[in-house]
Amino acid sequence: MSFSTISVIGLGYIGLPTAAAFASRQKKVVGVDINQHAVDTINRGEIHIVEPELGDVVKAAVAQQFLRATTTPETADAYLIAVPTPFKGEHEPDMVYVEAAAKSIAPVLKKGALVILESTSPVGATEQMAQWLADARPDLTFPQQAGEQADINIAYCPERVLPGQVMVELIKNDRVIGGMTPVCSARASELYNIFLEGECVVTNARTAEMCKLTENSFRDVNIAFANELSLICADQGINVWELIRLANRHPRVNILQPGPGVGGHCIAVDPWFIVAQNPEQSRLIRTAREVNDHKPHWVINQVKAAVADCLTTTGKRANELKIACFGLAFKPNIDDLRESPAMEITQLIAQWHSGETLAVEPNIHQLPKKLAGLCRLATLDEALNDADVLVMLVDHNPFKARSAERIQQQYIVDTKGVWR
Ligand code: SAJ
Repeated sequence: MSFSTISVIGLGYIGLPTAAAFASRQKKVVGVDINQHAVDTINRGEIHIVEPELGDVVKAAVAQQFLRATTTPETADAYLIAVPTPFKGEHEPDMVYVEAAAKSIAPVLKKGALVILESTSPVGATEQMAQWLADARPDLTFPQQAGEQADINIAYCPERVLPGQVMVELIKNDRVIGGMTPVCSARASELYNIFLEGECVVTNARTAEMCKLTENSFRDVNIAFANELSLICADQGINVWELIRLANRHPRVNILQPGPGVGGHCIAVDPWFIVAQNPEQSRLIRTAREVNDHKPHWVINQVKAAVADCLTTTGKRANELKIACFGLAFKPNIDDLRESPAMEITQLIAQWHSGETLAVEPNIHQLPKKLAGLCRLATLDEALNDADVLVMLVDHNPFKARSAERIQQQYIVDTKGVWR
């Protein structure tokens, strides 16, 4: 059976672009979200998140009546669940949103429907979701009970798009398809092939769950390696950026870049899902998380040392000294400040420093609540003219465009090697 109506549960950074991609291929898409503001915004043809190209696709899809949002699930041929999976307690995955989403679609499920979980999840989550659905609908059969003959097909198909390039990567990237049975995988592949230009690579649900966690853990471990090198190099008086550039000339070495720490909602979270399930075996993955989480505190100590040197050399009092922090976002050239190590560092500096702290973030017009009253949003020129100590936190393009030779200040803590 082909898919004439598709329902996407959760209209955030992944769900909305996915809903828009199906709608742009002239499928009837019903997006469901508990956030009334998001629903109203989308129904006006607008978007409530920042992502290049998404606004235009949503606007067109809503105008042509292929995309509609609601707070109440409706009957559909396929459901995609793309709700958050944060962690709770000691970094254990919190599945409450997936549970709520599954329970919300259960009453409207009809025989022949396909249910896909896209949210980053611990191994076994898809089987758990299938059980929640089966408990709620004893009148239907599910893959764990009836295998290929089941009334409902279920698969785990993780997203792997890069924020800032979602509309391109959603279509171009290969997709891992983890069906609970081969028929479930075949139907999920058929669904994604509506918009996918990349390949559907078929496996089972548990492998697909682990694959998503593995991809982000791989990146976290590799960034931790770079961050650890940056600490060693600082101690040895070696320029870590030059070192990495040289080492990467080896044909089998490809070291990532150190920074102020690891931010965002994925790489700093997902490795903990592996650690929570296999604490004994995941020693490297846990240590990588700890190395990356420690980096902002190391940066603060570097700033304190630079300030101490500056005070001694200039004879100024601490409250006369200006510190400028460059960048607040969690990575370059975006305006997303959530889970950002640059934000954390700027806040800690401003709380500690008795003089003025300037924050330079070309991608925002107003400081977030956390920093309001603590520091002042300044332009790049203002900060470069006025500040005594510079703290480079995010390698935004306008910062990189400013040549290092024109930077007058002697006291620079450069976590991204921009003005080294
Ligand atoms: N970072 C470094 N050094 C580097 C690369 C990144 O310090 O060399 C830092 C960034 O500054 C940022 C953090 O890591 O603070 C994460 O940024 P990112 O660009 O590596 O990744 P995200 O979080 O934007 O998106 C990741 C992607 N995963 C991988 O590349 C394996 C994306 O493909 C996933 O879909 C996304 O997580 C997700 O949703 O899971």
